Amino acid sequence: MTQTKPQVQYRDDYQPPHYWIDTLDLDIQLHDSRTEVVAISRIRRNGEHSEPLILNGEHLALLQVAINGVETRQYQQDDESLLLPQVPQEFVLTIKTRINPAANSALEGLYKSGSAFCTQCEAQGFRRITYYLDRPDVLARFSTRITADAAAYPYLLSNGNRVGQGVLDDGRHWVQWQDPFPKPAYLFALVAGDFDVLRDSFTTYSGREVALEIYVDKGNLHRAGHAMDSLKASMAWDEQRCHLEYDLDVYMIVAVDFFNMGAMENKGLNVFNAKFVLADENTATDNDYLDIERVIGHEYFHNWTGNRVTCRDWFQLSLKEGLTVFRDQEFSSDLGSRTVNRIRNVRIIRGPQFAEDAGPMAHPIRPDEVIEMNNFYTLTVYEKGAEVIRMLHTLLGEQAFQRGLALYLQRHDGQAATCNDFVAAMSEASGRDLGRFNRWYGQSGTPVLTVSDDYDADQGRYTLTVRQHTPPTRDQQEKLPLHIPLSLALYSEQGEPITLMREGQSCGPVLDVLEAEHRFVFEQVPSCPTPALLQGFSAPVKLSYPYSDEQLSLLARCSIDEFVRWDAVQMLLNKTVQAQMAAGGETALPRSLVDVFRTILEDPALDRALKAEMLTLPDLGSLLELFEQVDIEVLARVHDRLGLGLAEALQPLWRQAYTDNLTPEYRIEHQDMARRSLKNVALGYLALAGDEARVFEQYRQADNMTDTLAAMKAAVRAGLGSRDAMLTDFEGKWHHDGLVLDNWFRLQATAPGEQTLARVRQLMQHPTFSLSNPNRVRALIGAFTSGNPVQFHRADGAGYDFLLEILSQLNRLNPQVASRLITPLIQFSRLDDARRRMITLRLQQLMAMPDLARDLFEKISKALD
Ligand code: B3K
Ligand code: ZN
Repeated sequence: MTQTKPQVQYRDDYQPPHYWIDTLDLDIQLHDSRTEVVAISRIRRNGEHSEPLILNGEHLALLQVAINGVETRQYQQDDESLLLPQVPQEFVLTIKTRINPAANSALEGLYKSGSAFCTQCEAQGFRRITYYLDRPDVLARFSTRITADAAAYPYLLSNGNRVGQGVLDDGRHWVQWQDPFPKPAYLFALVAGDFDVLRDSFTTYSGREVALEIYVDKGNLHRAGHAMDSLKASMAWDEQRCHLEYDLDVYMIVAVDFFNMGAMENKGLNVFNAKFVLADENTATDNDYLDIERVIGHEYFHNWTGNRVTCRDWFQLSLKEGLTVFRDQEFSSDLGSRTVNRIRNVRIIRGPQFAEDAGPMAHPIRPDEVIEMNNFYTLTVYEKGAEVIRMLHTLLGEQAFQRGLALYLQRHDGQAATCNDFVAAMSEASGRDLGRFNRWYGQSGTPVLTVSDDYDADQGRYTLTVRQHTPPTRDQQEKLPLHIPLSLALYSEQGEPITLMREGQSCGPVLDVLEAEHRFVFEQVPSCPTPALLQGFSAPVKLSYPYSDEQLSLLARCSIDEFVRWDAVQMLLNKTVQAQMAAGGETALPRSLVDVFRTILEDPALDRALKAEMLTLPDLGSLLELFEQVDIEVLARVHDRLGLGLAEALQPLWRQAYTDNLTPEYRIEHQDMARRSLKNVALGYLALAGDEARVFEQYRQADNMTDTLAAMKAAVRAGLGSRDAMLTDFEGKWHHDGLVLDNWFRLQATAPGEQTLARVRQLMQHPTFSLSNPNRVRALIGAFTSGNPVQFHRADGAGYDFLLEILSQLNRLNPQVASRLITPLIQFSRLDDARRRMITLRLQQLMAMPDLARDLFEKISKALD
């Protein structure tokens, strides 16, 4: 919380630090509310100057400062810093502080998660542990001595290698850790607690044996196996695909219940939200298993892209996050279905990321100005950042891309680098001019590609005209043309692919769109073709091309590229929704759509997981992005009618798909997961068509969480009477397990009907619910505000009032969680005027709140701008 108006930081203002810190020795005496930290650092002046040493520090009680062992009072202190006016050229600084982990509900710095101590330092949490140069370009060698009660905290963990331990007379014990790799403070971690430990090992390609340890709450050992398998798979994948080897003798993962996000890549000691570690068939769904694999991979891959080479400043965050998301996407795609992974990632870009671009927080993947860094761990920096890396991969090809990655890592190993450093290495390794491509880092917003074509039958010539335009965003009015890789194929009327010929030669599928208007001429085209544009979503743009229903049906049936088949169905669905909206929502379902769905259902050759994706309707959020402004209730009605229409028109085929894809026993294996996902999509339609008996039967028979939840979800969505019996039964079985019960909270929060808000309020009184646990808040409140747009945007404004109440509590309790929760309230540009007015009023009320944290301040002030 700050009293004064929060300050904006600008990327252009970057200055190297005035001082370097070479080593930091921490001595931490753990006590719930009075932890003492002694920090001894070796500091040296960077260049010739007489600037003071200004250390960051927040929520600290300063006990003592000494220079070269001599106590000093020559310092100035405020809420955010400690200033030492005159310090020697090189010296040893000792700082003693006291902190209160038990009172730390922001879950940043050192805090208590249940009975364990743990830390979260990225981006700027280390300054809540001691005064320090808390910035990513100051890299020091850390040693950490932890002392705590031996009975309550048998495990004392930190980064690097364990180099000493001992027992004290007073029932306490200590462990000393040494991390040989210099690191910025944000990668520091400490954990103390009592756990069960799953142990294994991995032998790296150079033959070194690495101990692998996963720490979980007592009694949860049987739920850690999949995380361990995922870790070993990640280590093997990084060696095989990127030739990158792990570098310490031990890799530890600790699962905690109270965590603001998914996980954290601290050097050698990852701290994870338990949600991304614990799984067994009774408690986890197929998607939970996949998520665990992905997040374990992501944090592991950071060891090179993030830790060995880190970011010079936080504006460069996408340097490590975009790249590491790209790496985890490739990992998941190599292990599972590439097409299904691509589809799921594209859904995120087209829905919530495009919405971010259209809202008040629009920013480039490398932001230019920031008030609260935690607000920039966004879909833009992560997911769009990964799309930018993917475009480089598309332009360069796998081999040149890997050469570029290797060059970047070797050149900057042990350093703090910038996005420009990365692009420079990619350019050098491939010989490609990436000058214009670089604009992707600095330009915000969603480009629109408008494509028109012309076929000259006499000449056999086909001309594509591609225009690019990026609409202005709140942060940037002027936009420049980008380098856009446009992947394309041409199909004949019979659905045969046509060889691409340009300037007398056959050419590859990727067109380099560089100008505001760019023309491409293809020769020897025998008949007027159907273009498959933006294959694989080759760039994060909106595409506008006047496809006819026939062309989309053709692509859905015949495209060689599976992604294009899915995308064609999406476009057909979008077209249908747009047409129905234009007609006031009352027209019949088009035949062509029903036919396409029938063809998909009857196609024996189509992969089941892909089928399931093709038969899943786009969600309301991504449909919103099709319109400038829209009445969300009307849109939701159209969406519902579409589902119901398809359910009724194809009932026998849904039944067939259901019975054909039963899995006799539960196995976590891609073929079986694909069967279950197709079967459960079919169940959803059957529920809409009123087949209640089947839904209830699945709930009763299910031997795994995937099928249990699918039955409940189908019943809740379709409003079947048996849903209450299922919900009651489920609560009876799982009320003791917060992670499992989160599914129950989420389902009820996303239920249709105007009674939902009252139910959400009631569920906040459930003994398992707590505002101080981010997982519970996201599962109940976040699911309602983000996952139930119709009820959140109720015409009477009650949804907004509810969020207002919650935010005024969370603003104090946990500003980061509050700030994530406010997203649906600030992204109002697509809504009707009445709702916008109601929202503005609420935002003004929030803005007037005393002690408004920087996090909310930044978002609200931009939304009201
Ligand atoms: N690097 C962390 C995210 C930290 C978020 C701080 N608010 C996890 C990750 O992206 O791997
Ligand atoms: Zn990350």
